[in-house]
Amino acid sequence: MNRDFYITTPLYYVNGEPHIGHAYTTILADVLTRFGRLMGRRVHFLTGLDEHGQKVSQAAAENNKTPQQHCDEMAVTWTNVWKKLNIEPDDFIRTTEPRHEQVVIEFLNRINEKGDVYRKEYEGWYSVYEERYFTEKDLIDGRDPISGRPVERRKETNYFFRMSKYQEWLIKHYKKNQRAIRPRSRLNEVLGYLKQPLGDLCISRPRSRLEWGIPIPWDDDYVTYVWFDALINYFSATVSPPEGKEVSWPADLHLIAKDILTTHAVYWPIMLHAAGYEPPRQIFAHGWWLDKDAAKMSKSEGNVIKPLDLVDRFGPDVFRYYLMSEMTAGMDANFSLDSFVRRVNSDLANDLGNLYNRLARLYHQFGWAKYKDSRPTTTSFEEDPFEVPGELRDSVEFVELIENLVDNYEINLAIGHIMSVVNRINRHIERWEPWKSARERPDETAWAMLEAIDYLDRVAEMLAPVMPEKMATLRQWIRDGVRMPGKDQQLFPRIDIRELQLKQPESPAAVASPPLAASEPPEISIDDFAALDMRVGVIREAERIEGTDRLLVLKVDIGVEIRQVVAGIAASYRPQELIDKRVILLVNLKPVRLRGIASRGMILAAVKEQNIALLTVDHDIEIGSRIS
Ligand code: ME8
Repeated sequence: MNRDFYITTPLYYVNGEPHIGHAYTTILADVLTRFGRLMGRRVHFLTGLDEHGQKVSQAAAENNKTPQQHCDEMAVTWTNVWKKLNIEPDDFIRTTEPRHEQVVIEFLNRINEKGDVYRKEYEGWYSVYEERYFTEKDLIDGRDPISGRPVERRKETNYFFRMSKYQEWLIKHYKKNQRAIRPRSRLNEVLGYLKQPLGDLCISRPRSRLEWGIPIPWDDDYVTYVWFDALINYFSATVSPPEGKEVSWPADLHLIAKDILTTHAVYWPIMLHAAGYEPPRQIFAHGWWLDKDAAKMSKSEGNVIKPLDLVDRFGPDVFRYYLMSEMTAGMDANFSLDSFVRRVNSDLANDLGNLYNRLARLYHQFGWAKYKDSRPTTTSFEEDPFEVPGELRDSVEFVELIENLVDNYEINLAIGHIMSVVNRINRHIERWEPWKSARERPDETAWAMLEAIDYLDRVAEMLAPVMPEKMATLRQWIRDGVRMPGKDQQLFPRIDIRELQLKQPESPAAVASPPLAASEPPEISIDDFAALDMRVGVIREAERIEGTDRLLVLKVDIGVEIRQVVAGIAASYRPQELIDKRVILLVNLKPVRLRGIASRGMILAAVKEQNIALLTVDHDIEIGSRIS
């Protein structure tokens, strides 16, 4: 538990400014770092910039700058964005720093002296964009298979690294260390790739066509291939970490997205092994952020930046929360303003923010501060007033549960689990109606609500890695006597999507079918109404449907049977928060199939633009009770 944990992000190219994808990986690293520390680990977090190579040198030329000037300016831009996002790395490495260049030179000398480097004339298809050669069979329609851009035939003499020599070693390594690449599907992808014979890696570029790189130490006519240089950063940062920081090789975790899996999972471990160093312990490759047309969001795709503008308007924490809760480990995620607004309004403004406001208001109204000293050490109620999960009451268990999820990179589930505590407390306050019971059973009510405040503090502690600023404020307010925030001091103000004036044409997420808001409904008789068989049900299971971000498949218990229903409510509800929710089900609706899944019945909900609120009953009543 207490040993150092060394975590890295990719070194981003400085040919452009950071966008949502870079922000995601770096925030994820920051969140894992903060969680790790919360769990008592000593974590070292490295990020930085990849400053050599053709892309950067071209970007500098386009801006009429020398490459170094360009890099220095971009480094300021990038670090400022990270600061703005509350990202606090322990080390920020730039590949143009002497501390890095020196290590690259030593590294090259080591493998060269070992006989793992040779000189050869090579002819192949070169992609300027990807800065690399492709073989004839790599090409797709005669173009660069990665970027789809044109390639040109080039012939040059270069230095090659004997990567093929270590192919068997690498396969064995991954067969033995199956958790070295996560998620598992990516391990399989790498093992599949390794079934083909591995070529050797061209590690130099003639200076005549590219000046901007680290010189090959034994031949001044060449500079080092940018990837060979950049990967070594993870190691060089351990050789000379910043003052007061300590870290040792190997890295425990390289965070990357799936686009750079081969360089990290194949080239890099082999480079290390050849030089006599240990491979990294684990690589986690997450999915991509896609825009609403499912295109990868990046600088080169030209559809970028807007998401980061949200940080200027709404602050870093809600943005961090959004990114961390919307992406499922290893899968792609869709960015949309609608989903951002929905997420912030429903989880943060409604659930978390309101819970605090409510408790603070009641706390002062009924003077609960004076009950603090008389609180029993164990709850004396015949029932747990909040039905808080056992693991939260025993906070060790709760922490372990969250820790497990986080260790599996299931940050969204961890957040969902923490938020489900908020929802339970909200629900039970509604049921308890402390504003009434405070008059009849003042002591018990006060103690129960003090307990709720404790749980909320615990929730804030667990969410602090995701929202460091906001959760520090919340906890401070609790310590300051459950301070009532002023009107303009709300922790999570609601966002009005119209204010964003960037409304997207995306269809509003409505309940499956038929549409609830028909234009002008006809008048009906009581008999027409009586034809609707509506029952109280309880949701027992809820799951997302793959390939849609609107639909959930629910198992609803209506007493006499369990109905499967497909509902278009995923935009407002996460599956786990639906469990145990009481809902109203229209049971005599003709069965339909949605996305191939049978749906029998329809859950009732109020729908206002993008906001969906499920209908429920006001107090406990038997499951299956009829609505009339
Ligand atoms: O590849 N969704 O740098 P890069 C999710 N310099 N993550 C994304 C993303 C998206 N749409 N777009 C980018 C390089 N990323 C090399 C790395 S490492 C020694 C050298 C994130 O600026 C994600 O982490 O193209 C991806 O792997 C990385 O940015 C690529 O950054």
